[in-house]
Amino acid sequence: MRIERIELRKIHLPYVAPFETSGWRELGRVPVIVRMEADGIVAWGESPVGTDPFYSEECTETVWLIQKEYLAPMLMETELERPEDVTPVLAKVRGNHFAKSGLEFAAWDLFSQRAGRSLADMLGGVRDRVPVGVSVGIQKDIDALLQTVSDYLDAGYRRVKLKIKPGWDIEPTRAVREAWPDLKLQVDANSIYHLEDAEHLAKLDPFDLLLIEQPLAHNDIFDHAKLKRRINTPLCLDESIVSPEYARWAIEMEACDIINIKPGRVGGLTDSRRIHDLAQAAGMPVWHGGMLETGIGRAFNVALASLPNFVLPGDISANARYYARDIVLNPFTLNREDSTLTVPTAPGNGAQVDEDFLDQVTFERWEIRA
Ligand code: SMG
Ligand code: MG
Repeated sequence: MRIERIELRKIHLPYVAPFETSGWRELGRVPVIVRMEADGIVAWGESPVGTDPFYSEECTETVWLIQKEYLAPMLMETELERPEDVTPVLAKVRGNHFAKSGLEFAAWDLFSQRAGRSLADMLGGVRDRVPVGVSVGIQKDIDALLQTVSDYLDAGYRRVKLKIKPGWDIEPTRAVREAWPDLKLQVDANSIYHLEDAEHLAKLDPFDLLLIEQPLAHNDIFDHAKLKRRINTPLCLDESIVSPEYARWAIEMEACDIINIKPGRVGGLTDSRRIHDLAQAAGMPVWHGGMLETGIGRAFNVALASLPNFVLPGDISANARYYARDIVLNPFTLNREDSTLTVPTAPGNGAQVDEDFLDQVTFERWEIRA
């Protein structure tokens, strides 16, 4: 199949509440939305990148540049037989995984629609509902934190992740654990600590956490392997796992107990599935991370999380946790009885794009035609 047209859009969507990590604070998202046309089919993708290069080296403007100048023209020149063909074609461009992901997602939507199959089915999903939790940013004080967590529990979420940083780690975690002794609880440091903090991080051991996510540098595996031997909380890598190779290295070096998979971070669904498969073969569980995706990106997340080795609840909350109005007509809602989202069964990714609202939030467009 030949792609006939690719359209890129920068959009701006404000969050319902600011989101603060150990290193930065965000008020909304500026992702790049991809529209791909071929064989009379309209498919969609999203590069769920940060506005600034704080989570990874990429940001909205680098995604835009790399997609326009390299990735979209390369894809237009290629005869595609299957969605898995996209990753090797784009591999000539090094890194730039968030840029690659939006285009790769759209190709998966395209091929799934053409096959009349749901994306989850195309990927090999085995669940019709995926367990999800909620990621709670750094709050102004412990009272605000307890109130925020309480509100999410009232909404039906059954797993909570706390963002931590030096000065906001042991005490907030203790406070939430004391308030909810049985809650599934985990923490995420977004690369703010150093190996010298091992003793300090071991103070989280008594809180029976599911995991601690990416305590050390965003590009480190080596020191994480050392840290893992000095703490009891299961260690999860997020930022460091940028490809199947990095996943294999981390597994072989025993640098983690669990891997967070974000398809944007690894350049798409094909390599996400490879990481899933090689972790599964090594007996290591994975779970699905989140990049505060819009309803388009979220549909890809939910389909991917239906694969068998995604065993812990994902950072894939219902659309309303992020955006007052999303760019889809069929947002995901939380199944309160079991803290899950329902995996779409319609052909393709299942997202019904609200094109009128998408136009309203678009502030730049670009297109390429065959
Ligand atoms: O999508 O619910 C979500 C957010 C999950 O905490 C989350 N993501 O490091 O895991 C992570 C962060 C990165 C977000 S960049 C602002
Ligand atoms: Mg993380």
